[in-house]
Amino acid sequence: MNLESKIYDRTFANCLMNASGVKCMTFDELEVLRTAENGSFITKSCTLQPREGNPSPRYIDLKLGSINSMGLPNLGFDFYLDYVLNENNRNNKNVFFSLAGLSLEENMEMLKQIQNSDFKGLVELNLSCPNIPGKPQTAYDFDRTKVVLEEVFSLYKKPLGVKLPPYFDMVHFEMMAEILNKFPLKFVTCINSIGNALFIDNETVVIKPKGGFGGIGGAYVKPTALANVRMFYKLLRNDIAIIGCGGVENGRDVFEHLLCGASMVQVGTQLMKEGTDVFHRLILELKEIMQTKGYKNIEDFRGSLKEL
Ligand code: RRO
Repeated sequence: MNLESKIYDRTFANCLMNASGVKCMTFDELEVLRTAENGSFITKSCTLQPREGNPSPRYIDLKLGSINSMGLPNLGFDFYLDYVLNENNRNNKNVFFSLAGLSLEENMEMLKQIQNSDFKGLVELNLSCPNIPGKPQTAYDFDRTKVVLEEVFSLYKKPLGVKLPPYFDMVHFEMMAEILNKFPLKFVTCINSIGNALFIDNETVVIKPKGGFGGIGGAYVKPTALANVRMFYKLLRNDIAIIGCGGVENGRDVFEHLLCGASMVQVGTQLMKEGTDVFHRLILELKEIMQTKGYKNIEDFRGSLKEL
């Protein structure tokens, strides 16, 4: 049985990777991810300058998922560029580099440097961070998203995709898909955390930033994630791959993301809870499901969700 999957001109040994932000900020974390059983990995979304992020507590595991308001803590663009270039030098082109500049100018500066470097991987441009006080999630502003993508693609010619926030309205899916279809994107990642939710324990919020408001991940978000993967799979050009993210705890969750049309599946909250051993377990559980159903390859069932 074969869990290989393709995005653009890349073939990944299996369809699993981390979600940006989870266990991918420091050198040591990246070294663990690089050598685990996942088919690829992605770096923590970065800014030009290193950032401390929001005050702690800023990430809490919940029974049904997680809530976070990390506030984009990262070691700065130069560190991650150096890391991914080294990965390319080890002969691995299949690495994702996540960018989340605090302005369009900042994103353009980072993209210019990547364009002029030897980077051979894929950029995931994060248009959906919910946790920076005073900064809206770009991809909830359709006109702004179009302006951003026009600028980005006027300069950047290597493979690039975007990380989207969850949408909840059919018209919004259609509006965003119409914009995305105009650009030479190689993939879209659906979904980032469901932003600005509130979890209460003992009459008190559970994280410190923003009065307790934070992004929700894990089991809470799976139906929303699957809906976003499915809608964009249906609405986008078929040379734009979908990377599914949201609510993956077991092999069945991976299977469902693939069934909805995802080509790769990211693991966030469960990777945080379980560490990189999660990938081994998910591979076994996915293979078991495929075996039962007689599927030998991901392409045997990817996208083929049945409707009534
Ligand atoms: O660092 C964060 O607070 C964060 C980011 Br950049 C993001 O894209 N999604 C999220 O849940 N947290």
